[in-house]
Amino acid sequence: MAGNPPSYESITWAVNPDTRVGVLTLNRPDALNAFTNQMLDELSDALKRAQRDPAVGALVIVGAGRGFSAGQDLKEHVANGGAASIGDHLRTRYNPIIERLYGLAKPTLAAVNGVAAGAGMSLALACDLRVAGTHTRLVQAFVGVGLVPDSGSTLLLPMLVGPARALEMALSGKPVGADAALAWGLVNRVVEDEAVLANTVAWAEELAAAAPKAVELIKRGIRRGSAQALQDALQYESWLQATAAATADHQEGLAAFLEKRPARFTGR
Ligand code: LHQ
Repeated sequence: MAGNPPSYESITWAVNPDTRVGVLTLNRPDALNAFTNQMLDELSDALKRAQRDPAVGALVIVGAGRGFSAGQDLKEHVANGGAASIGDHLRTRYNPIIERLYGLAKPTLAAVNGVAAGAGMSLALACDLRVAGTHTRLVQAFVGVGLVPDSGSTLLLPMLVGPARALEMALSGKPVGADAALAWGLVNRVVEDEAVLANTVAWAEELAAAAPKAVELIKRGIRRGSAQALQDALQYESWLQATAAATADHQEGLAAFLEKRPARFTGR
């Protein structure tokens, strides 16, 4: 395995030169791999490496520990007074990552090894393929903190499951388990929890052996109708999110999360 670039602290990145599979591990397991600014910057850098490095034929994203990712780190969001700058936060950090991942010219696979919530679920949706474990849960958690789906979920979720199921998930914020996720087309495969990463890597190895130019062109063809639509959705989400974040209900949602209690929304 090629070494982890020394500057990474919140993710790891390793390329197997024999199989040409790069594995990017979100690595804040104590916080269910919630995204901090540092993690987002490292994720962005690793995606650039994955795109540029000819030794990488396919990319796997996985979470360390028992989850994939819980989305934005809400503790850092509060500490940074983030509600006021949430639109810019999305435009400068999240949106470029989602566009880069969606447009990557190599197969991308999410090993959804446990819960994927909020923008963590969006990251998984921006990959080409998803492998879940039997106990994996997918959660459009945004509404729980008075926010709206972002990081591409307003487009990618209804594309995969249709608008009615997308609205069911986004309006309720309730988790969808592996069986429903498979039946709805949210994930491609469900395997035993312990086998998620190995199964995904084995699949990535098969895909990395394909002719690279054909792979790139297949992705361009299949993504043609949605690449511009994703850009537009990301811009619109930034505006929707800034609007939602300006409400007292967002502050109440954050307080409720931090205090581990149900939120009492008032419509203000
Ligand atoms: C967390 C988090 C978390 C920090 C669990 N942050 N610590 C974009 C741009 C800017 C701002 C805002 O938002 C966005 C997009 C978004 O992603 S908004 C949505 C953010 N995510 C959520 O609202 C999900 C919040 N988390 C949950 O609902 C639950 O933790 C899930 C359903 C993910 C997992 O539940 P459990 O399996 O029961 O785990 P847990 O709740 O016990 O969490 C384990 C630990 O992880 C716990 O820490 P502790 O110190 O008490 O052990 C949590 O506080 C921490 N954690 N999510 N997002």
